[in-house]
Amino acid sequence: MKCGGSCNQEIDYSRLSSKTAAKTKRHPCYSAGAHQKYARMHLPVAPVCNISCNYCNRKFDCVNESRPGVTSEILSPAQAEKKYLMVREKVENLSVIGIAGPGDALANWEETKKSIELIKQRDPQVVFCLSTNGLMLPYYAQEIVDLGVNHVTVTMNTIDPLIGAKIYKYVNYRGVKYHGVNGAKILLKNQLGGIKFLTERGVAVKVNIVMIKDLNDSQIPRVVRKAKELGAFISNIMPLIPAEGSVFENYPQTSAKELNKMRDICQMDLNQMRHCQQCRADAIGLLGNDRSREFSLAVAALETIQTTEMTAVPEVTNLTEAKQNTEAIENVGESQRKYRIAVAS
Ligand code: CLF
Ligand code: SF4
Repeated sequence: MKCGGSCNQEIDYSRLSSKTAAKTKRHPCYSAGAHQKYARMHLPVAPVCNISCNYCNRKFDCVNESRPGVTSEILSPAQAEKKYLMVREKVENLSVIGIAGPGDALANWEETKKSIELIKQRDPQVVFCLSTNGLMLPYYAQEIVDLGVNHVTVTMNTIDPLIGAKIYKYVNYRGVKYHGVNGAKILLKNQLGGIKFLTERGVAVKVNIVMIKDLNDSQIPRVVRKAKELGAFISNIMPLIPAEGSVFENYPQTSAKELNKMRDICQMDLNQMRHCQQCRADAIGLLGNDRSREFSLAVAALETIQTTEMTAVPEVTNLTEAKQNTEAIENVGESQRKYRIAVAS
């Protein structure tokens, strides 16, 4: 998807503090003018999700496919830090580190938090960005603020639980699965309260809305007005991409014309993002030039090389020690052989 010449779009920063506004001007998603200059990197450290959207399918990965929920690898926080250090050397103007799945950033809070802490120690200037369905905001919003995360995206597709019941197969809240309207109500309550909490504490919130024809499209202006009322900075109305294997796989893809018309209507209330690329969970680079393949599995390769070197060149300080080591290795081998025989018989 092209940016559609949105780079010159006027963005109203008056809803933000001057400190957050300065960071936002370096954020390629929040500021149309920044997306051709500043790059972002996603850390795929969050594989688990706690709800089931009917448009989502995270079961397979295709390197040619670019959409949310797709990644070529899942990283631990330590691996994410290593990859960040590698990417930082090669990608110019890398300003934003985002965590956008492939599941939900807050459903994997310990990994998300640890990754941010590690990278923050390396580089305090980084702008951190999280993307979430909002279900766990009542639990983690304060920690998000305390960590200094200034940009949070909440996907809120509807403010009507009856419509929510048609979009979400279930909501798994603290170990209990809620279906239908009950699940949608819990999710919505936490999204509304969470967005308000964050904006009141100076976080720039972006509300993502997946536009689904004949399901939630007619009420999107109401969702945007509610987002504005809660203090959100911008909304991103995205097309439904009918993912193979998802409940909505046969639903029509929202057309660019329908999308732009809706954005024009909502622009009267709130800043509109018009250059979203619906990126992968491991996306790297400028929004219009994904370089994730260049770095895919780079950390795993680095770790294999290090392990091989360590195994091939053991450190031996003197011969007696070397002998003891050899005997120890042989004894281990012997005991393992006996063990195997015992098991086999
Ligand atoms: Fe990533 Fe999302 Fe942050 Fe951007 S993406 S977590 S806000 S740094 Fe951007 Fe990609 Fe669209 Fe997301 S283009 S899918 S809006
Ligand atoms: Fe998929 Fe995201 Fe919905 Fe979870 S919140 S089911 S990862 S689209």
